[in-house]
Amino acid sequence: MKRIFVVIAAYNEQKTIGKVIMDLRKNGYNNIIVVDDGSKDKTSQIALKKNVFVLRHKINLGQGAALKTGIDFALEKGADIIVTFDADGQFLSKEIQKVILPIKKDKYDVVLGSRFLGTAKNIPILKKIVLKLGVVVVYMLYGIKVTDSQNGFRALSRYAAENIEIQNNRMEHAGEILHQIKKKKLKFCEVPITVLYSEYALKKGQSWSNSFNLGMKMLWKKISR
Ligand SMILES: Nc1nc2c(ncn2[C@@H]2O[C@H](COP(=O)(O)OP(=O)(O)OP(=O)(O)O)[C@@H](O)[C@H]2O)c(=O)[nH]1
Ligand SMILES: [Mg+2]
Repeated sequence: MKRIFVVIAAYNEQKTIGKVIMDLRKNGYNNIIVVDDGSKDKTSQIALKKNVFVLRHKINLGQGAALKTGIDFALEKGADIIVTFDADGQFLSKEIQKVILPIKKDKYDVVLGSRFLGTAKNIPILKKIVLKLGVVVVYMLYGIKVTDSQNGFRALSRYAAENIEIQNNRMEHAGEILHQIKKKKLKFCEVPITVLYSEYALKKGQSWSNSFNLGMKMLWKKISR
């Protein structure tokens, strides 16, 4: 039996973190690591009450840094498969099953969730355009072809988790992971997943302009090198 760990980077998610953890448990995932990324609300307290591993950054370092903290801890705990999952309730726990399946079968090192192969329910049009542009940027920068380059729902084999180095603390880590997949020749595939755009997630999540700026920043870094 493979030991599956779910790593959740959370920043000020007191409204959703409790339900996200409960849903994961309902679907049979009990090895849950919440990395509270210097939240100013009750994210940690709520997670602690749910009896999961809670790691805290004293100050906000960003999603990339939070994932690194969680992945390293999962490896220490002996994880065979690590799932990265958002704290804002946009993903469905029941879909973890299909995200981990290619690794369970020992066919792939990394599985990337794709909302564009699956469902991006109520996604704002500008966000959709910027995310599609992101796919092109990632292809130009790293030569890796995916349909959704900014998706936080993934699964990593132990081997992949040991070999992917996340150095960028903030949102650039998603592109960085893709770069590492290419560089280290990790076997990867995409699977369709659902991303729900609730009013809450839209208000709190990345604005299209944030995502656009991120893409431009990545391109600029490459050009100006
Ligand atoms: N924004 C943000 N999120 C963080 C940070 N650290 C951890 N997170 C968590 O990372 C996850 C993704 O963040 P979002 O801002 O929703 O980004 P996203 O899901 O890529 O973008 P959307 O599609 O707009 O929701 C959430 O579970 C956050 O709680 C941080 O410093 N900033
Ligand atoms: Mg989100």
